[in-house]
Parts: sequence; C-alpha cells; structure tokens
Amino acid sequence: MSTVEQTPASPHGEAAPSPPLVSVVIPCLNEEMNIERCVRSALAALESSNLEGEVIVVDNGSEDRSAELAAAAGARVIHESRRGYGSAYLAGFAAARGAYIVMADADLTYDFAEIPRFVEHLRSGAQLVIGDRMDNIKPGAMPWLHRYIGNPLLTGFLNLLFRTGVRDAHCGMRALRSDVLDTLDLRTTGMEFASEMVIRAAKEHLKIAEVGIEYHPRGGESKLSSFRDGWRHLRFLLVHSPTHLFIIPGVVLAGLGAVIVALVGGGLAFFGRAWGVHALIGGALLMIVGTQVVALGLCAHAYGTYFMGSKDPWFDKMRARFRLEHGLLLGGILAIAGVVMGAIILASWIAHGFGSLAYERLAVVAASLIIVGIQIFFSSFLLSILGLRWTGRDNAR
Ligand SMILES: Nc1nc2c(ncn2[C@@H]2O[C@H](COP(=O)(O)OP(=O)(O)O)[C@@H](O)[C@H]2O)c(=O)[nH]1
Ligand SMILES: [Mg+2]
Repeated sequence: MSTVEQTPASPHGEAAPSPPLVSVVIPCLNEEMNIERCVRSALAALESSNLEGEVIVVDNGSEDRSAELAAAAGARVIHESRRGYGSAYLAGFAAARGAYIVMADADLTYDFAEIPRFVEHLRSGAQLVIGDRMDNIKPGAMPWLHRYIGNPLLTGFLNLLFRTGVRDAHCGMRALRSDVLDTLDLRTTGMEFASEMVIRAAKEHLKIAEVGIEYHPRGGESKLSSFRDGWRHLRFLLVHSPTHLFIIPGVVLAGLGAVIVALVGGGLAFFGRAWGVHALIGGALLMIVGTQVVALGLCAHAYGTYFMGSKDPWFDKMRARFRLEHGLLLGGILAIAGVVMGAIILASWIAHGFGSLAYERLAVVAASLIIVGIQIFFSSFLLSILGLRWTGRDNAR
C-alpha cells in the first residue's frame, strides 16, 4: 500500500493551492546515484517552460538513500511497498494531482528537458504520448539483446496482435491526460505495465502521439531482468488475445485435421500417393485437439466479454449470429454420424460371425467424429453457462 511522506504544507487552514497542471511521476527502486539529478532536471524543465507542476517520486522500497535524496531535491515522495514497475506507477498516478501526467525512469536514460514537448502534444489533443527512442539510442544505452531481439520482437508481436501502430512500445518516457486513467483501467504490477498501457489505449481508441527522443546510458544498475520481464510481456500479450492464442491456431489445426480425415478416410490419394491408417490417426488427432483449442478460446472470449468487460468485435459478431442450439445441433449431428458409422462396423462384425475386423479407417473416422461432436455439444452448454449473468436478451443464448 502506498503512503505519502511529504505533502505540500497548508498551514493555518488556508485554502489548498490550486492543483498543478503537470505531475511528473518517477518510479524509483534503489536509484540513489540518479534520483537527485532526475528530480532537479524535471523541476527545471517545468520552470523553464512556465508549466505549473509537481514531481512525484514513488519509492518502491529502496534500501538506499533514494527517498531522502528525492525529497531533498524537491519531490513529493510516495511509498509503495508492493514491488514492481506497474505497482509504483499505479501508486504515483493515484497521488498525482495534475491534469497531465509525465512518466520517466529514475535512471537518467531519458532527458527531462523533453517534458514540455510531451505536454505540448497533450495540449493539442493527444490523450497518450509515447517516446520513440529507436532512431536515437546512444552508444551503450541499450544492450544488443534488447535492441535487436527483445524490443523488435515484442513490439512487432504486440502490433501484430493489437495493431497499436506504436513504434517503441516499451519506452518509459510517456505522458497522458489524467482523465483517461479510468478508461485505461490499468492493473498489472510488473514491467508489462508498459505493454498494458499501450494495448488498453489502442483498444479504447485513445489518441496516441509519438515523440522522437534520445535514449542515454543508464546511471546505476538496471532493475530489468531480460528473460523474466520479456516473458511477462509476452504472457500478457497472449492472455489478452484469445483470438491469437486459441482461435487461430485451433482453427488451423482442426481445419488441417478435417481435410486429412476426409481425404484419407475417403481413400483419396494426394501428394502422388495413397495414405494409410497412420495418416488418418494423425489427421484425427489434429482435428480433435484443434476443436478443443477453439472451444477453450471461445470460453476465454466469453469470460473476457462477460466478466472483464473486454470488447472483441469478432466475438460479438459470433454471439449475435450463433445461439446455443446451433452448437448443440452441430455437435449432435457429428456425434450421431460417428455413432452410425460405428453401428455399421458393429453390424458387419455381427454379420460376419464375430470374426476379425478390417474397418480401421472407418473406426478412426467414427471415433473422431463422436469425440468432436460431444466436445462441441458440451462446450456449447459451457459457453451458454458463462453468459448466464449477461443482461437481457443475451440470457437466452
Ligand atoms: N524493475 C523494477 N523497476 C522499478 C521497480 N520499482 C521502481 N522501479 C523503477 O522503474 C524504472 C525502470 O526500471 P529500469 O531498471 O530502468 O528498467 P528499464 O528502463 O526497462 O531498463 C526505474 O526508474 C526503476 O528504479 C521495481 O520493482 N522493479
Ligand atoms: Mg530505465
């Protein structure tokens, strides 16, 4: 939980001073080498551009003199005991009084003299302003693993999934209007907070501006753990996009499996040769697993829509078009087709005096149809259950 160490004095019950226009929020974990200079340059940037403002340092349980030095340099210090870059910012945002919030690390990588440029973008209508370091990374500022692998891969993946169009999605120098905080509804506690902010802003169609800035070598030790924090970003992207995590891979698997089952099961040759029961088993496996993955994806979408307020146009269209009964019908038809095939095999076995069977292909097709059919049938019910609390007309779906 966060606490405020130093609040602006209001002695003798005077009217509180009018809130500042800009709050510069700086998360800080053991940055005694840098924090004083950061606070002073932030204050100097505000003053030189005649911006009424405050500098808030969120101390994240530093074991060094960071908090003390920040306060002495003129910052309002907030303490947040829950560790993490995101936790620090959430506490800082809650304490910020400005209409505009500027964010930057406490490590001297960002130039606080750029603050007025960020504020200018907010003044001219942007709701979120993100720095873009990519054309101006100073020697030694970013390890090659981050510059050429981590950053481009994660930013590329983020844009593939969420189409934010942001060039440097992990840049730590940003600005936003405090009135969009409720809309953004940020929750993550770690470094993935940076991705969450960009994704949420894009999903809510906020006006995003980008500002080219320089990125300088860090003073003191980095708090970023490349693989752990990289994975946290990736995990965040995946769990917030069921379409890419489940639906697309599931449809591809199930579609490929269904084609293989149809061709091999029907005895058709392809790629210049006939295929046997092993290929059929492979196809059945893909079809079954793919269906399962799609069903999980639909449930994940339903959970997001009904319980987390997610808005996904694709899922909304599906909901409008398909009802529970459609799923039951499809599942039922497939399962019955499988049972009929099984019955044919059984009848033929009986007719041939319970001797040895040679219906492997038909048996595989029958079994996979029954499995897929039953899966669709019950998944449809589960989807419907997830939507039970949904309002009005959708209850019946
Ligand atoms: N990683 C991390 N950074 C924190 C935490 N609390 C505050 N910070 C601050 O968040 C900023 C970002 O961390 P930094 O090491 O610069 O990561 P990088 O900019 O991604 O390389 C710095 O100002 C840190 O002092 C925390 O719990 N974890
Ligand atoms: Mg940094």
